[in-house]
Amino acid sequence: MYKNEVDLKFPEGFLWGGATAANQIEGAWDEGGKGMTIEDCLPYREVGVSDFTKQFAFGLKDLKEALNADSNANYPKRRGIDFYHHYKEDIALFAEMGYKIFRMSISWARIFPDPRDEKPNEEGISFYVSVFEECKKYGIEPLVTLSHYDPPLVLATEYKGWYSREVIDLFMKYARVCYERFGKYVTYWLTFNEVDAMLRHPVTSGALIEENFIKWGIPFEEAVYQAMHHQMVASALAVKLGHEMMPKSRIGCMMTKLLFYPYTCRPEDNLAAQHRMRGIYRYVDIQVFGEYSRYLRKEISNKGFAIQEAPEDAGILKEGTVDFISFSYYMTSCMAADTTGLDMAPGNTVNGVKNPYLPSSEWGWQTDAAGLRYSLAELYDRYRKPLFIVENGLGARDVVAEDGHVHDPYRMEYLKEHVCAMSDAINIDGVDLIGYTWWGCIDLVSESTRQMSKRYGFIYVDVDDYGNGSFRRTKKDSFDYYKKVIASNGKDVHM
Ligand code: BGP
Repeated sequence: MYKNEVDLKFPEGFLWGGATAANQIEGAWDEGGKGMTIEDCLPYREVGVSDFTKQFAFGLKDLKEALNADSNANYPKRRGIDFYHHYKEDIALFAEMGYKIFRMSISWARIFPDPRDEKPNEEGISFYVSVFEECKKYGIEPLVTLSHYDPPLVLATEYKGWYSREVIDLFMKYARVCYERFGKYVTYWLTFNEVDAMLRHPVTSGALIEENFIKWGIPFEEAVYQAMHHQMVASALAVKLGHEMMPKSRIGCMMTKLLFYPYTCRPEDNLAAQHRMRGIYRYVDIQVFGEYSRYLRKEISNKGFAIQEAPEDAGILKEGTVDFISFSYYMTSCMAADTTGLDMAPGNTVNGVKNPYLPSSEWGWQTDAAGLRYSLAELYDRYRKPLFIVENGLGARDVVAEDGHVHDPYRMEYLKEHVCAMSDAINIDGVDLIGYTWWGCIDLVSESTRQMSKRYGFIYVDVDDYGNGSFRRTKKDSFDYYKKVIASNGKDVHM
């Protein structure tokens, strides 16, 4: 249990809010002229709470099934929480909580149903303009991710996903339209969500279907590193273009902030943890410093891979460095040189050695507020750039009580501890932290399990894993709690 060491205090103008992603909330997958995405094709599977690898397994048979109009498979991302039709009500609730900022993403396939199209889909543009207008009405600043696990399906069917260099140009056409049409509403932008995630789930981040690569005779792991390179170039180009087109914009990267402690004080365990942690930073290093680290170059050459880089790439990476670093933080685990006989713990699409000192969520994620403070200090010392926590939260199996409400002290407890840790990171460790957006501020479809029953929200949405329910929104107890935290600028965390 983390207890703050000094009085709670946050800077004036600290950006409190909530976070979501288009593919997890919007629904309306075939409305408004939207094209199909990879996420629309991922079926729900009953594989238990922690086996994300089975959920992300996606082959050509799955693709065929998803394209079959008579399929009985369950595709939760297609319905999301129907934000597409409820956005006014939802944003009003965020405003009631006092949000200063709302993190959302734009669905590329809503803007370009087929990324090869010359002209954007005006209906998709109007939808986002209405969302931004709604935010503006309440003085809520949008924080927009250009790509949050939502590649248009065409990238996989007509290209080789992000392995194809042409995808960079398609992405830049999309980014340009977003800046042109939404730039007057949006100051804070993120390029790619959890940019390192392509190495863990290549299909949802990179539109890379392994079976295809086997067919094409292209070594898959090497293809993933190649696709990562293209995404790095696209991210840098998008930062540069954003700065040119919107001089007041602030454009950040977004990483999965994982933390692995050495399991024991054996030097070998410490080395194993250090190695793992250097891996966590290897792509953000490029986005911040504008070049590959020697560590990543070694990793690639030690694997015997040869990444194709265009002569202009080095310059592009140098010119497109980010203004701030944003990240998700949920859990931590440990590393050991030898894991024989040790219990493992699942986490945010990773597994690590279980830490005996930490409690776990119902999904086995080990919650660790002290680890957030540690991470903030570590990130700030490494990069010396403003930090923004754009995802943090607790997925739980909420129960609607007889009075019709969800009583969720566990969520308030989690929030409280993390607020205390942030305050100490700011006031003791000297970290420049500019904002905090709670992940899944309204219940949404889980990324790793595609469940609705893994709920993060302060707002309950009445829909289950199979799409049954009224989609009605109700406030949980944590709704008023977060409202109080925000109203006091983080000073009042009493439950
Ligand atoms: C992050 C993703 C989110 C999200 C969150 C929680 O990795 O950026 O999209 O869903 O994790 O994970 P999950 O939904 O698997 O519980």
